[in-house]
Amino acid sequence: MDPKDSTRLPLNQRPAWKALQSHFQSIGTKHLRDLFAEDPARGQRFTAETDGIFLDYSKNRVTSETLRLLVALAEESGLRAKIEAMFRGDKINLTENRAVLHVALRAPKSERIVVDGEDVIPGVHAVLDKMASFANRIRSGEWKGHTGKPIRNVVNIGIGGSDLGPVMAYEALKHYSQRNLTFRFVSNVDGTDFAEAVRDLSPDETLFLVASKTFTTQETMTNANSARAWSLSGLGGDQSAVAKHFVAISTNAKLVASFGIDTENMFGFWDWVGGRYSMDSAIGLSTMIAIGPENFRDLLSGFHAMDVHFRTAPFEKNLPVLLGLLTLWYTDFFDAQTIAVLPYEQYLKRFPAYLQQLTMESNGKHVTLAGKPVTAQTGPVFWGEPGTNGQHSFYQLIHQGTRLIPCDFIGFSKSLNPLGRHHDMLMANVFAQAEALAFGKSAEQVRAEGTPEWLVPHRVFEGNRPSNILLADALTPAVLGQLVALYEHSVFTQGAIWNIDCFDQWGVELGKVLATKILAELESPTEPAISHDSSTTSLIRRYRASK
Ligand code: G6Q
Repeated sequence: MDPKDSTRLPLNQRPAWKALQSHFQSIGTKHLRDLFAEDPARGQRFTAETDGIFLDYSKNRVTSETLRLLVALAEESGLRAKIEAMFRGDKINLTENRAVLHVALRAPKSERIVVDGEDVIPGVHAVLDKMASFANRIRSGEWKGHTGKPIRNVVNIGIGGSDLGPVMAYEALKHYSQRNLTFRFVSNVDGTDFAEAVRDLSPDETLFLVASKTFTTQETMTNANSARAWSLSGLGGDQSAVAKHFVAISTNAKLVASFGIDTENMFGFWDWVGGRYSMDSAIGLSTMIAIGPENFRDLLSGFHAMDVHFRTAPFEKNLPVLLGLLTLWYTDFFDAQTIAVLPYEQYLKRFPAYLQQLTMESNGKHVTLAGKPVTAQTGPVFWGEPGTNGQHSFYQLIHQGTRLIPCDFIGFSKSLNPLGRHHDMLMANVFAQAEALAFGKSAEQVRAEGTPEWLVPHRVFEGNRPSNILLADALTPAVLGQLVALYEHSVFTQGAIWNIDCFDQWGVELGKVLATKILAELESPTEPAISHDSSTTSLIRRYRASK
């Protein structure tokens, strides 16, 4: 399949798209109260499940007809063939001429995926084995620092895709982590990030993982250099200490070696792993050290289970496809600007931040694979916070504001920290919020409570706010893998229909180039010639005068 195929109709000319437009006229204003009244079995019917991940999508503004048309749109957009192209290792990241094979990172040894004539699976497992043996040596205390002490602190230095996955996974799986090890994550070039991360650590017990696919990223290399200086100054300045206190995770062996890290202590990955899709590659080394190789393999098996489901389940029962289609339905037909992700699980506190990169860097695109302007809105803004905290701040706007904000609630049957009535209270809030958003509270109901007439409008909840509920048994490593893969493939589903490149990020590159130019102007010892726009020029001059 040629993704530039000009015979494929633009999105807004596909028959299913046109049918959805007219269908929207009849259903767009229909209330969830009526949808439930007309179809009492809706709450059981509009559900899907795979390997213990249960999705209730009945509180969405859809009918069976909507779903039929959305699935038809996916078919017309070539989603099935695009999924196969990704799993097969085709170079579907067109603008960077790369295969997109995060699915290979969690494929079993028995699989075979060929890129440029080479089966990539043996290499994936060789790196996993090397990571496991290293992780075990750190966890057991066998690996000794320069002064002979075991490692007690692990600091991951990386940014973007080399940070957000590791931080999220560490927080999400803290319950399974080895508690005598301390983990810190440094990403920002703001020196405060590094200073605060190491202020109470001892260099002789601290290991740095420098995580950078390219090993050229300004923030990461600046932090890595500061870490090396901090480490060496605490260890008597002996350069050989670097080998005991630094390892690299990168695709760039040459730059790793010139930084002074022994390439024996380098964990590789490949250009077919995108940054934001890399938490299950060697970039996950901090996760593996924290939770151990066995748990890490369970995490991978969860990812893989969702991969198999995405690849094989019929679209109408396919969780990532359903989530992706619903996102597109609200984004393109209801003009919803954002999606809120609301995990009712404290350990998932960084999950929304992780999803922001995954969804927005992937689908924040304005042209199709053929370089033509897209004819519909693409990636919505993703955001969120764990419940119940959010209920006491921004939920007000979701309930009674003027915008439509579809929500994904995530909850678990069992708590990892059972404590009295806490978990029942937590889950009661999930169900109550979704119910209130969907059904609201009418003026009649408010009046019946004896509310004075002038106050009635303020206390009315329109309802008709859509939400999904995702339920699983408990937050295990495998379930985390399933959840991340669920959103990865939901993003893919949307991108396939919009016919955009989900796997490049040219928008990120521009800022990097401009910052390098301005840095030289900020640091110049003599007054530099500055030729930006008048605003940027004055700001640079003002900063130079006051720094
Ligand atoms: C992710 C992006 C970006 C990238 C960082 C770090 O998909 O490409 O967030 O991960 O810029 O890049 P390095 O790993 O090369 O340092």
